[in-house]
Amino acid sequence: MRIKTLRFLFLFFLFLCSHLTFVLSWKKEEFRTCQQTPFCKRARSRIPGSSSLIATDVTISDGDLTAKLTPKSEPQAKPLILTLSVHQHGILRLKIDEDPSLSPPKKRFEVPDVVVPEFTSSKLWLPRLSVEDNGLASSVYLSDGHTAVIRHDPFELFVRDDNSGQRVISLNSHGLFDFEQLKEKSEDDNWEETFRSHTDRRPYGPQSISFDVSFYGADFVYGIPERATSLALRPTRGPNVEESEPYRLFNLDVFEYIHDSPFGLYGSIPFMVSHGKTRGSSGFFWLNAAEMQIDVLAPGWEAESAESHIALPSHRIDTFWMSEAGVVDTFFFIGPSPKDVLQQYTAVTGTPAMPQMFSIAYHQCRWNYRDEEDVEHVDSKFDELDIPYDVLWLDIEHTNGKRYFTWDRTLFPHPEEMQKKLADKGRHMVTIVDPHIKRDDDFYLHKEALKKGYYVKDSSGKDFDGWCWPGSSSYPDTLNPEIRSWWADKFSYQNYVGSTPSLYIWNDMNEPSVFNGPEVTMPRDALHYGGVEHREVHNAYGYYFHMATADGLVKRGDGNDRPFVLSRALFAGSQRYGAVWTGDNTAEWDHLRVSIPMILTLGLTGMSFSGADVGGFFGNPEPELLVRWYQLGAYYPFFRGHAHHDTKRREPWLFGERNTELIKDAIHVRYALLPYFYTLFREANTTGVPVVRPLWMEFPSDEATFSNDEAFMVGSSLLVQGIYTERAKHASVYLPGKESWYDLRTGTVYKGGVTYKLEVTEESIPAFQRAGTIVARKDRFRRSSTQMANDPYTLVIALNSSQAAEGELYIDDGSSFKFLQGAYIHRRFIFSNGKLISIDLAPASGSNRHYSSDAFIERIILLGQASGSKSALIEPSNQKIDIELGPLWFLRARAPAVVTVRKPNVRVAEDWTITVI
Ligand code: NBV
Repeated sequence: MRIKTLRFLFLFFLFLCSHLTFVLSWKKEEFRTCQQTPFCKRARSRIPGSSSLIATDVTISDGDLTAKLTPKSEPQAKPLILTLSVHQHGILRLKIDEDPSLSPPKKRFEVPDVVVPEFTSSKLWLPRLSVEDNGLASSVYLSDGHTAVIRHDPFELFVRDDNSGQRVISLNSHGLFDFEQLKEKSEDDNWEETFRSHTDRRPYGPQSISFDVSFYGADFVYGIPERATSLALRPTRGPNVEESEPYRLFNLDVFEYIHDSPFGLYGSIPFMVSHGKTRGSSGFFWLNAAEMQIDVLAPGWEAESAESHIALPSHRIDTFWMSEAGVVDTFFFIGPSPKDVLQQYTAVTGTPAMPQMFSIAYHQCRWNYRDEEDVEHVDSKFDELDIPYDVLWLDIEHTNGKRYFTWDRTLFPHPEEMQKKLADKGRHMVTIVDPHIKRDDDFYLHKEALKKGYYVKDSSGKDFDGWCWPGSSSYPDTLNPEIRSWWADKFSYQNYVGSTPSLYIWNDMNEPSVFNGPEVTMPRDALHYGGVEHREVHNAYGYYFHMATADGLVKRGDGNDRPFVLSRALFAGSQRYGAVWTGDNTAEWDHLRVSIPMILTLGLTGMSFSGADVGGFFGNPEPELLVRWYQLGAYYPFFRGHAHHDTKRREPWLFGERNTELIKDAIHVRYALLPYFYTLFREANTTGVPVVRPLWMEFPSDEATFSNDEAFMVGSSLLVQGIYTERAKHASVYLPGKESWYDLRTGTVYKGGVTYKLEVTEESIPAFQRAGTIVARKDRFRRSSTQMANDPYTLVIALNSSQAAEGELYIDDGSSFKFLQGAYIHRRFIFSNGKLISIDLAPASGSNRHYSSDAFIERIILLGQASGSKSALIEPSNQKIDIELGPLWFLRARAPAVVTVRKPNVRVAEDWTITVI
């Protein structure tokens, strides 16, 4: 046998062995604990106040506040340089790094390309410094009503609300700040670290950073995805807390993750949001892509170790942040509303991209649809049963030996034709493109990357060679803009042979996953562009890969087609490049339940477009679980059914007629609500406020909502409660607020501020429309969303106690970038005093505004309207039509009759008035 073949077989054997252990379930020992991670262990053992720093030379320079920080105990130590800048909307940025003029052995890594250029230019030029506390502190203006204060000795930074005099957020109030400066290696230093069979050379030695951050007036903290756990983050240390691991941020391919663990999964967003009844919300973001560990400390935690060195208000939550490398580049957001915090955070990292309409409809995926015949069969079954769907996905087996951008020509001999057949029905296809490139001398992509030196290097400077699906693989170094541009070009129609304009992309395994690497990823001492160590950029590797792929889809045509790329790994800013999903969940009720806090947390940290695999990736769901999953998934921002290749087939028609009908109903609900969802995606795109929201985002002073993560809001109008148990007959549902709620299916009205024990049937999960809102629907079901483009609308008006309601509708061409030039329709509907008016919210008509629509409104439903009214007057057409009772829905289930204005036939793009008389 040739040596190459032998080597292949050996490596394959190794892979099988390592994978066999995976197959049995999540192996905890595969992954490091904080105790096994020296920087984390060191940081966690620090005592409050132990490392007091003094701020000196506090001054204003170039419109920023600058200072030097020196440890009190070591006045001769090299000082750190602090820079504090203030930005519009009350955003404070604090940077702390080594002093470049003292020539540190290496420049520490600052993550580029995450902060958007608009933010950089929103800096306010600080004119002066104010002296506070008899010269013991300095302060600067932050916003009207807020001041940023630096206490000099010991060093502390806090934001003060000037009206109340109260603190909002602070750093180093507990004196836990520590910054390991780089130093030259001496002969006695042994910096190597070994975990299992892997040795990390750590040529630059210890360089970790840690500090405490406190949130005042906070009842709970949230954020720092990605992990499968509750929405409100439970304390990890302190009195009466069973000490657990800190929350870990380190992108990993965690096989068969469990449903309740602080362990970090595929993505990392180092952004935390606090919320409390009295003060509202604040936020803290640390732009750092190295491994991070975060403790949430229970009240009284500091008493366990030593006394705190300053008196702080007791109503607060303390947290402790530790990172292996990088710099301090942190952002403080003052809120005060949860939506304000999201606007502030997305002013720094960008708002979510506006998706194409098709991509927010239903996706059908499986690992794998076997061949063209299988694709055709699945596609035609949807038609036969009148179930709409928009996208059919192909997983890794569609390629020629896991060489991405290629096709297995035996199974998929006619990819263009296959895509065209789907496209003819307004449908799309997605194929998978992972970052591991097969090291095959005959593979064009590998040949090119090799020749150009485009791969990530190992610590010795050779191409990093790891083991993944194709066997021996290397990984493009997409940190480098030149390599990103090269990668993007691979998506051109000429380069990606067999691709057509209706094909979009899925990036999986981009943590990156390396089967034979430490913790199933790339070694930390691997090297990137500019001499950056992998440890410094690890959490952003997938982000750059996602970015390059999305850029490729924009570049491939005329540049006027919005990209759709689903990514598994994510980092702060990923929202600008596409959608993400929660990876390999399991077909269990607990995984259905945890999907909601996971998706809500992603939304709270800017990643509005996310979903979980409907049905659960591993295992075979009972039909009841599958149906419940579709009913809940219909409200996920990203709605896709997916399954592992070892599972039984589970397309919607495989569980008997009744279950097919139930799944079809669930999908129909999503399609009917597409206009509402699309409007919410646009809201996220302009403001950062997520599509699905925790209840407290809409009801910030209602404490009963603060830890509720079983129910959620879709926008500000709909509340959805999942059913997470088998054979449920009842559900306990809390409906917040003073106004009423209307059951989405039956129109039954419920008073707000009450917890109800509601009967549930298999037909649906509880969902309600909030009184005072107007929701736009499309009730004609077709094969795909694309075919619904010109369909008429139904407006569902849910009247509040003043018999009034309001809502918005955003419409554009659903696919191009023309909306950026104003080519869209944006209406506000207002109902009051028996009159419904439609107001134009789009900027004044101009030459750039090309989008128009002939679509009209075919039905107006009035929930909460006494049935006495007889007719409606339409203006300006001056037409009078009868008001009648009509069905609330056109779903299969019998719908109750509600007050309806049928066929007002006003155009959605125009101004009109409808008066109920
Ligand atoms: O590409 C195969 C799968 C994919 O179906 C899944 O969605 C990803 O999360 N992929 C992971 C790799 C293998 C997982 C066992």
